[in-house]
Amino acid sequence: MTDISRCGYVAIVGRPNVGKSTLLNHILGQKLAITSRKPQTTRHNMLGIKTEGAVQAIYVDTPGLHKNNEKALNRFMNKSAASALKDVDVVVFVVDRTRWTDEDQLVLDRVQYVQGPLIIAVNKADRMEDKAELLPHLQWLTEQLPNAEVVPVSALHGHNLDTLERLVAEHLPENEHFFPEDQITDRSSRFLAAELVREKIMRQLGAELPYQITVEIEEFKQEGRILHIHALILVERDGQKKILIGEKGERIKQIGQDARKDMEVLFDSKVMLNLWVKVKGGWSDDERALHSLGYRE
Ligand code: GDP
Ligand code: K
Ligand code: MG
Repeated sequence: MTDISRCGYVAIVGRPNVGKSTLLNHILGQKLAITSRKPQTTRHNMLGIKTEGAVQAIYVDTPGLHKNNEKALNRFMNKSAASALKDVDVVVFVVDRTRWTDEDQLVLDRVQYVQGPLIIAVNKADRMEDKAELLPHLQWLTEQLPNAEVVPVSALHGHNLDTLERLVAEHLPENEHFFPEDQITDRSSRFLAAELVREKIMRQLGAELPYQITVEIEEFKQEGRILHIHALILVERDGQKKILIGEKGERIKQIGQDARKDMEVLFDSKVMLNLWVKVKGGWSDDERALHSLGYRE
């Protein structure tokens, strides 16, 4: 089979926080999608393309499907996740072996109607210390999805991902490759830079986290050996701006340092990063503002 050219789309779906973006990064061997302990880290569908020999797998990382549908941003994320299920060649349904929730059920309800090959990746297999809440559900899960193949994995530690990738490859249709061999995503460098800043914000801020934060890249310019990046962080309220900047600017400084380190690896260049914080009320519940910020289907 290695000589036959194969190529196709693989949707990675599951509720928030099961480890979809972590899985994508470890399959690619590169940090592309941002991850954190918080739900709603991933807001957009994003392609991660892996070409190995004759096989090109085009993974689609999705925002998790979640229940709260009240805000425009949440509706947008749910739509993105649902649309990824259409027109793909393989679906990888990621579940967390330590926890089964109503939101997993929500995903299951959608995945049941998938016609093509379905793989259940039972993630966080490394977390033996946690009581395995999924196990009682697993039997039932496989009864609901009798045609699915089940693979235990640890996305974080890269455990058993070769098995998962081999299963995926077997299901990819015979096709010429859609993307050049060295292309790893459909997203621009600017987008990836903005996401890295957002990741550090998600990680730096705790319970007080303003989920309604967005990042825009205002400048992205290589000058000699240095890549100059200016990022504008939009928040909804003055209080959020204060939290983000922190005492004597310590927090924003840390966010900038952490983001710059990741950018230097990703872009393989020295980076000068400037961050600005600006209050822009109500954008996460405003369809038109979302559109102008790049939230498009
Ligand atoms: P997503 O919302 O489904 O994209 O989940 P993320 O990829 O952002 O991961 C959510 C959290 O789970 C992060 O803190 C990850 O580090 C953690 N995580 C992901 N995969 C694993 C795993 O295999 N083992 C453990 N212990 N943690 C994991
Ligand atoms: K997450
Ligand atoms: Mg994610």
